[in-house]
Amino acid sequence: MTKHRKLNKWVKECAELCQPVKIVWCDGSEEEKNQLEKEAFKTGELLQLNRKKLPGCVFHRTAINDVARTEHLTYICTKNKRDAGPTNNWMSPKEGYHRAGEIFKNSMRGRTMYVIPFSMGPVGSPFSKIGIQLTDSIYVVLNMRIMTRMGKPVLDLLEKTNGDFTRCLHGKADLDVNRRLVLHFPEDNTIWSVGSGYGGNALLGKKCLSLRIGSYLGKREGWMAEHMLIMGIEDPSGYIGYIAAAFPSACGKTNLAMLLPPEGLKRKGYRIWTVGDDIAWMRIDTDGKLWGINPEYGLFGVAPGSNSKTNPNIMEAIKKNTIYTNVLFKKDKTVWWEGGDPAAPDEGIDWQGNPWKPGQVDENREPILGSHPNSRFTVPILQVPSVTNRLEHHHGVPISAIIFGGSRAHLAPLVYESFNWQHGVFVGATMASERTAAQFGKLGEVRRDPMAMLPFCGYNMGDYFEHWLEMGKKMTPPPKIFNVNWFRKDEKGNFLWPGFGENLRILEWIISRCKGDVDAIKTPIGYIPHENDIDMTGLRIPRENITKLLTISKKDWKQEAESTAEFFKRFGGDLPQEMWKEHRALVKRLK
Ligand code: GTP
Ligand code: SPV
Ligand code: MN
Repeated sequence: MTKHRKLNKWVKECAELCQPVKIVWCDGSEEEKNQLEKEAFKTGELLQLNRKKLPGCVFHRTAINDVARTEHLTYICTKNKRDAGPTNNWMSPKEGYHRAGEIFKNSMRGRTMYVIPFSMGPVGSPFSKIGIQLTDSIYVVLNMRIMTRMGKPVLDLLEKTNGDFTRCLHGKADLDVNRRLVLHFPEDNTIWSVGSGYGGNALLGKKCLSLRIGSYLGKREGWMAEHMLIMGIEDPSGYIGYIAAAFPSACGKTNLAMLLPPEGLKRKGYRIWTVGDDIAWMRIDTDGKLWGINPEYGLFGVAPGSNSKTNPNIMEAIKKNTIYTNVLFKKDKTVWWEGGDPAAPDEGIDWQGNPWKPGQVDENREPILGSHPNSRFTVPILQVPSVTNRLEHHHGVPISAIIFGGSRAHLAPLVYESFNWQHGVFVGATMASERTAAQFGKLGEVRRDPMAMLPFCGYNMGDYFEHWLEMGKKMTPPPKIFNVNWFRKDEKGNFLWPGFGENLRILEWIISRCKGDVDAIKTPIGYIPHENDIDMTGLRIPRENITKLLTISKKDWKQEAESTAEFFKRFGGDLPQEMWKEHRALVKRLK
């Protein structure tokens, strides 16, 4: 119970619909956490990991059909279909409440409903938003406890201000993919998600509130909610420049946000400060500049590929108080994943719960994986050694550059800079990337993913591009906009660029450009570096790789322009004319 009348009324309504045996108001305390874990160990929902080697860590397997976001079951429910736009699934609010309501009905019989008050952003900051999530999943409560600022202080604030909050109703129901819906009602500040217990489908503060509802509020209130990491780059003089970077799901945000400077650059004195790894909320401050916060309080990061070479900071962070989801469970009650360290164990229990040995293949002679490719860890951001000391700053950090990027085996060069803000918005709007395991669908297929927000924009993306253009006009000056691609491959299919920590070499160039320290080569798609302006100290890769990485094929880019025109046409009259103007200018430069 709470003094907040509207909140009480809503919780009561939801309980009448779902019929839980019990309602528990979460306070976020340590005792509460221990109690919940104890309960989940009893039912097998969680397994306790090795208390010596992984203190405070637990393990969870989600249902086999529930291991990634399900974009085809994710909807924006607005009165007018036009407001969801051509890239979102749409349902009327009436139909949405009805269809999900049928699945929610009585779905918590015999279960407890937890009430989770949470704040996205520091509690009480003008940037922040409060949500209340109702859920019947202990796993979700424990994840929300890490991913957000959660519990009593948030409820106290809500009561004191009698403020508004995002109503987030979540239920596992029967975890049946045919009875699963992730619905957003931006006009009601409400989210209903039923039938999934996985990540972005179930931790409603993350993609649902911070991005889909957040972007809608951002448009209305004049700020931006983006699928971006934020990091500080401290240069040898001690100056920290902050960048925000949007890469599609599983394309390297977590890794970039906490990279360890490679030997050659470390000697210069660079240090990296992690502000956020997935979501940025940004607004224009009184100085006319763009400032950003990370609304989250933890990381829900991709496990496979993480090891002490690629990401030493994360390996340090996830040694304690971490929830592991869908990784390989080892005999000594520790965990492993493909591309992890050390090498594969002799045996274990795989993510599906079956006995596993390395080298086994399935009926199609494909290797049987120990961990799911989208297996993840949930860890408090305060455990990341490189975490910024400005996490609680209510104003956030000033953003000097915005970076877009994707995973493209061909076409996109290692880095290029847009000519100006409007051209930068065009670069973001025409982003594309190869599909990863973070969402259901065919792996590797190139798909358009404007600003890495395709699955996360809570309104018509035509209006979203317009909002970007408007924001640019209000800033004095707006940050420079760049595009990067760490994933370009040679004819044999090998990565041309080593990536990870070495990416700092490119960030160094980006910062130099922002300061006006280096000039660049003008190409039809934007400015690219002079090869000699990228510091290659200590990096041994063939010189020709750099040349290949910076190659811009006019033929390929003409083809790309045709494909972006097709994409733009889907928006009809909702696409800002400026985007077509930029498109025509690009085609002309490519002649
Ligand atoms: P979401 O949490 O889904 O939004 O993803 P993310 O953008 O944070 O992706 P993440 O950093 O977790 O990286 C996903 C995968 O890409 C991991 O398997 C990484 O090992 C791999 N990866 C990250 N950075 C690089 C890079 O610079 N080069 C290469 N080749 N792979 C990378
Ligand atoms: C993403 O898919 O972009 C993620 C993981 O960050 S999830 O929270 O599951 O959406
Ligand atoms: Mn993400």
